[in-house]
Amino acid sequence: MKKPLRIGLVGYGFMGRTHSNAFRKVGNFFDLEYEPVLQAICARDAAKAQAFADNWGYQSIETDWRKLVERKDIDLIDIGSPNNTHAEIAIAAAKAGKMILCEKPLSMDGKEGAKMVKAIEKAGVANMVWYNYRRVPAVALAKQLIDEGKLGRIFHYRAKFLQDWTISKDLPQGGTGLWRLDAKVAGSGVTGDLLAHCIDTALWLNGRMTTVNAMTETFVKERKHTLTGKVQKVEIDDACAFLAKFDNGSLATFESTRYARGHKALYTFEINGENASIAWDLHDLHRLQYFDYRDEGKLRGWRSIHISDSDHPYMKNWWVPGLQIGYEHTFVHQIADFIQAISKGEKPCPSFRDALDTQYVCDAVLKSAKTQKWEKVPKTKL
Ligand code: SOE
Repeated sequence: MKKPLRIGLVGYGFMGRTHSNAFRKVGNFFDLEYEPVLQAICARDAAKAQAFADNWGYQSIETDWRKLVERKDIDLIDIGSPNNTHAEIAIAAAKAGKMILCEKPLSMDGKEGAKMVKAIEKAGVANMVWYNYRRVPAVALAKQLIDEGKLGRIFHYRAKFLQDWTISKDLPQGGTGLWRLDAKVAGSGVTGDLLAHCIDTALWLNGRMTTVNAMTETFVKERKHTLTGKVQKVEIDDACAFLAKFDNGSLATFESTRYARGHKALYTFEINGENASIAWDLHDLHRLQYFDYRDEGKLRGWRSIHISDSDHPYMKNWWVPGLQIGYEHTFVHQIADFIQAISKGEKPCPSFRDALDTQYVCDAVLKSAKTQKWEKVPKTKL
């Protein structure tokens, strides 16, 4: 008999749906000690919360997250609401002794993130941030290959996350669905929303980043605000590109924009090592490109590995070899890993502390874009 893991979710947007789907599916595909129970969903609008609860099978609703956090029948608070709400909810949930899952980015900035990490670590509660791309089987395989030393010394890391959904100057900022354009709610633009994913993966695969040199641009300077109805200055970065150096001596380039016409969510990375290179592309997420210089000369070339066999990460839990999986499965894998970690008394990852490292890189990137200088990434010390 599995033990219940009673979930209280805050927020019913896109991420509320990805998390809920994962909570529902995980027990069907992974043999775990705990079974998520969809105990309550919290959103300010009761009708919307109820509609979400009915659709996903949540047993109750709340309209005030403080009540949710106080409930004795909740073990874990999952924060899927906009970025400016993460800190307050996480700190209160930690004080109430709840386990905490938090959507990325961890916080509005490093300073706020540090307060969250302190509170969570003081409370000693299990915690994890939803940097879901670590759980794409192809990305997890890349990690295995790097850890096995297959690439050798790493020279280059190259990542991009390209979208095109904010090109229209008529698109308003703020409010449901568009809060990502409002700096007061999002913290930053593409740096915190998209590059944070690239940075998290990079720190995981390639180690600590030491210095960065960035440029940002806001192409549309003013937009009507959905909530005030007034035309207001746009304060987010619409695009950001930066150079970086890693502790291991490798050099990197990162680029993100919401103005790359034709690209919806093109997250790609390539890593070049002394012996081998790997490349991955979110639009082809079930493939890993691999080149190994040690192959016999006449056969040497890029291989396109279809990640669907039972010896690939996570794949034995799904269908039969040759059949691939997609985006939503990354969230299923992440909650499966979380449950496995807490069952074994291990720390789930990426933890709030891991996500704070990403936050510090984002801060250094935004600072460098302002100072037009190389900026050091501060080491996490609390
Ligand atoms: C933005 O459009 C967004 O939804 C991000 O917020 C997600 O983190 C990313 O995975 C996809 O794009």
